[in-house]
Amino acid sequence: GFDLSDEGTLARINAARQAPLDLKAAPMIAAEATGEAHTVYNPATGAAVGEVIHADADTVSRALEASAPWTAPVSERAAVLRRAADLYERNFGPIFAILAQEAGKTMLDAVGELREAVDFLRYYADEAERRPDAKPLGRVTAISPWNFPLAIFTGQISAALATGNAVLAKPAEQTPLMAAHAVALLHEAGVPRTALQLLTGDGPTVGAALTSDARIDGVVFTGSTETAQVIRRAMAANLAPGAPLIAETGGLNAMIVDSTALPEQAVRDIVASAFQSAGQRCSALRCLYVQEDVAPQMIEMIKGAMDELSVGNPWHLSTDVGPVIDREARDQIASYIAAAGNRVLHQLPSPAEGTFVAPALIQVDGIEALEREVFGPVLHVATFKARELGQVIETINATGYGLTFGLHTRIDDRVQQVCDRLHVGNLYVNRNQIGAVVGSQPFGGEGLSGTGPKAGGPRYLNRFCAPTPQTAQESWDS
Ligand code: TXE
Repeated sequence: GFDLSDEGTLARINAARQAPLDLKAAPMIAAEATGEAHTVYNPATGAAVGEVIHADADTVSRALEASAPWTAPVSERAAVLRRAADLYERNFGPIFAILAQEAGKTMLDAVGELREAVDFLRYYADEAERRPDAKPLGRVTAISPWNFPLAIFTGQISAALATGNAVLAKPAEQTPLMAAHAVALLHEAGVPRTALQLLTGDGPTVGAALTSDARIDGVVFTGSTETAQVIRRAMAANLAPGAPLIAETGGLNAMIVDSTALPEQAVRDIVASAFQSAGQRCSALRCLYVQEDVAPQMIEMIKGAMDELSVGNPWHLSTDVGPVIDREARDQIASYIAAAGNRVLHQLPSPAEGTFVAPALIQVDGIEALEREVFGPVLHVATFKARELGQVIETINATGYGLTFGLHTRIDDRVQQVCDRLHVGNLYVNRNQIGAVVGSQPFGGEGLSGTGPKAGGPRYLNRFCAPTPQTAQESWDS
């Protein structure tokens, strides 16, 4: 197993942390791969950490031709995925090194990613074995984002592979090195090279080609709501009718804290939910609604907790908040904060080098909804009067998103009232808002946030299997 208190594990991690990275990523397909080289940069320092070859159109086409479903019996597929989970655990050192340098991830983030990735591998292995008669869809394209370059990437792939599909995986442009390392481990564990192929490259060319080819039988996607819509249109125009799009997209996640909440507990959750991973989680808290009479005290406590955060290079184990993913993201988030003017209640200083945005707290006037997701360490706060609670719930519902929602209260009826009226995928009451747990707390949203069923839940694999009358009914009923 994986135990950070074990000295051998720590020694391996430190050795890997100190080894210089000169990594290469390229399409890993069961045929010849060609394309152009691009540099991968460390967002915390701007230094080059490696090189990636972006697949050209011929490479995508050769990969599609070479791809073949994984026909081994389900018990063998499950055994291979479990072996891959063990290999991932033994590789935490290099994994942390890549996550820190390529994606700006802190140690805490990297541990969370590894845990989630191995949980996906083992959980989907178990789930597949519970469906001995299921037939795969065929060829599945997996398109993943940069914010969980190991966990989301592995979750998509392992769901498709466990059910016997051939996978064509396209990782985000920013994080190909983590994807290449993960695929190497999956191949080493025994996944056939024709069943799992990696196509590094960009969205508009490689991603678009892999979602608009008639040989594709389904797509699993995590990323922005806009790109999900582009993919949906491409699929409708080119793929066989009924080819599923399994999508996880954005959120405008809110939390309500009323005057009966325990302030220390609420503040701990607020700060972790809003600022961990530099706010670059689809589940992150974006807008906090605090009952008016406790608002001044809560805001002071939040500012105090923000001052305790250490913002810097995730290479240092004391860092709480690393950089945002790239310059484009930094500039967008920074100009959003600048435009808020005197509504910015608090912001920490940002390190000068690298693509940092320090955590910021922004006041919202009235009970307005946010207009768009700002994918960074920006928390909005609004206040409400007791009689306005219903209006707050309506405002949150009206955003059209429905991913995560947090509630801090000690009034039982209020919990019921909120549960009955809010349309969200994951609801957290008096506890940390950032934890999806494979197997016990499946993750997924409603409305603009995605299509069910939830990742890490008992029905997720049904979407990766050729439908039976029963699963066709269930899949919309998550
Ligand atoms: O997302 P994209 P980006 C949100 C977040 C962020 C915004 C933009 O708000 O600021 O999205 O980020 C691939 N056909 N989230 O630009 O474009 C792309 O190459 C096929 C929330 O990174 O959605 C990458 O592999 N694929 C989110 C993947 O889509 C295409 C995490 C995601 O990129 C494509 C990430 C196309 N036409 C961003 N265009 C979350 N829910 O956690 C792009 N891609």
